Amino acid sequence: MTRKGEVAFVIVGDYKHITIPDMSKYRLGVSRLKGLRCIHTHLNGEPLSEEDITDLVLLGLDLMVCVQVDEKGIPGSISLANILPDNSNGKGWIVNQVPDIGQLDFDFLEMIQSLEAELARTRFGRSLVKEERALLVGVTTGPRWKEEEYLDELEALAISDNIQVVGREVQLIKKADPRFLIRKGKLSDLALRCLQTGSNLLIFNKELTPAQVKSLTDFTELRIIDRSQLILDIFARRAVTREGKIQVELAQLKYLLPRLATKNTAMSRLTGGIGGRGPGETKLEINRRRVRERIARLNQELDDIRRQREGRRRLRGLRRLPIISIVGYTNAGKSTLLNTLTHSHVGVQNRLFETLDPSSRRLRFPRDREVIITDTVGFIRNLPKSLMEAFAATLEELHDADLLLHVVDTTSPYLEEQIRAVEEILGKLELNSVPTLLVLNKADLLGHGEAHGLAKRMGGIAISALNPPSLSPLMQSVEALIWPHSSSLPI
Ligand SMILES: Nc1nc2c(ncn2[C@@H]2O[C@H](COP(=O)(O)OP(=O)(O)OP(=O)(O)O)[C@@H](O)[C@H]2O)c(=O)[nH]1
Ligand SMILES: [Mg+2]
Repeated sequence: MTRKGEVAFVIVGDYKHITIPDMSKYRLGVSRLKGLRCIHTHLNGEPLSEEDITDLVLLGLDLMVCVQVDEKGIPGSISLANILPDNSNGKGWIVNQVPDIGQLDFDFLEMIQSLEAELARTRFGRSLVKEERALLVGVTTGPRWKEEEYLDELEALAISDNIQVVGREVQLIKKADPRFLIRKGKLSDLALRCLQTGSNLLIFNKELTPAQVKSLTDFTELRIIDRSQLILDIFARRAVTREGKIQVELAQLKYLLPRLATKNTAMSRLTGGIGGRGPGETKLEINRRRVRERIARLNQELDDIRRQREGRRRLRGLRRLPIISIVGYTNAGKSTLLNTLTHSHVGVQNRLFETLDPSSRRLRFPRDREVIITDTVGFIRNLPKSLMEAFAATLEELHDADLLLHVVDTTSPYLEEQIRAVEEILGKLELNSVPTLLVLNKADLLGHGEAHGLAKRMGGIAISALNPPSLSPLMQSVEALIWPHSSSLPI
């Protein structure tokens, strides 16, 4: 029944259950409530069932009402349930009961209006800017603390993508449910939390199969994305150069291609908003053949760009300027180091994947010696395969490097893991043989002794990329490595 009191559907079921029809065209504004009440009968005196409550939550109904009916068809007691706005005691819904219809003294419109207002307040309460709000979901067969760590990083990624994170949920599982990944009951809880907090997005820390995205979307009516898609979305936001844009679009199309087979709602939700930036909705909804054609065309364009770059590289090779490449985990301070060393203004921000397109600058050393120094895209653990492939080409230039500066953020609680992740990616790119200097950045945030102790223990050099004088030992080491035979000569 609608808010106007009109009957929207008449559903006939048997004594066990009813099948609810597609209600997707009933969708109301910010609160995500459908504006429909479901009124049904129970024959055996049973109260509102768990299934009734699940429907109330997942379908976003105004009210779930059950009327007890006796053998003669006479209506008896009535139970009504509605969801509650976000509250301190964590209650998701409330059930009221009256013995018969004569005693039903309940102003439905007043209740629903105040509930909607409350839900809308949660939605916009903290910010006037309309932005995406998401719940993070970590699903793991491993320990909880490890997953929490991953969710910290997922949260930083979400923030870098201008998504407001309203909560997180860790689900420990023994074995992944092939359809939903997690138990259905848990999924209903998540959907309820989204409803209460005004979120429209679930971000899973695990890579989801196309079929899982579809069943999850169909079941919860929420947008579902995974970590890979989130990273792709950030990349799509940040790409500046033609090459960067093509690479991101290629990665997005490759990610979407297998998912195009599972068409319909999941697909259109997948392509709208987050995860759909870049190629654009219409382009993503075209069929697989057109996607393949587009992939081929982009590859062609990329080849052309690469040939030009190859030419530039050869020229540079002829001039024989040594090349130093800055690599490292995202947000370690790579661009800051390039800027301070070369007085440049490459974009720097305290968020993940600020830099996407590489930039090269000249760096002068005493005695008129020069090198080319290059800043690159940051690395991250479990880099999605599609992105790794897409950027392998940009990173190919790293093979020309005479020296890699592996910049790390010493203040990160996951320092060693980040170093390992970067080394692993360098290994995959077959760059282990290039001489590498470990640069322990952000030393200013640690005590002087601590930073230098760490540097000694790890065989690196402590610096603060923000503080030019702190870079002298690094410069001396670089000089000694690039020009091994002459650095001791007097200037
Ligand atoms: N305190 C302190 N902050 C630093 C230092 N170096 C960089 N930062 C800050 O760390 C944040 C990230 O710096 P970026 O230079 O953008 O890092 P990046 O490695 O290029 O990051 P991506 O391009 O996102 O991979 C910025 O807020 C910088 O101001 C440092 O030596 N000390
Ligand atoms: Mg950067």
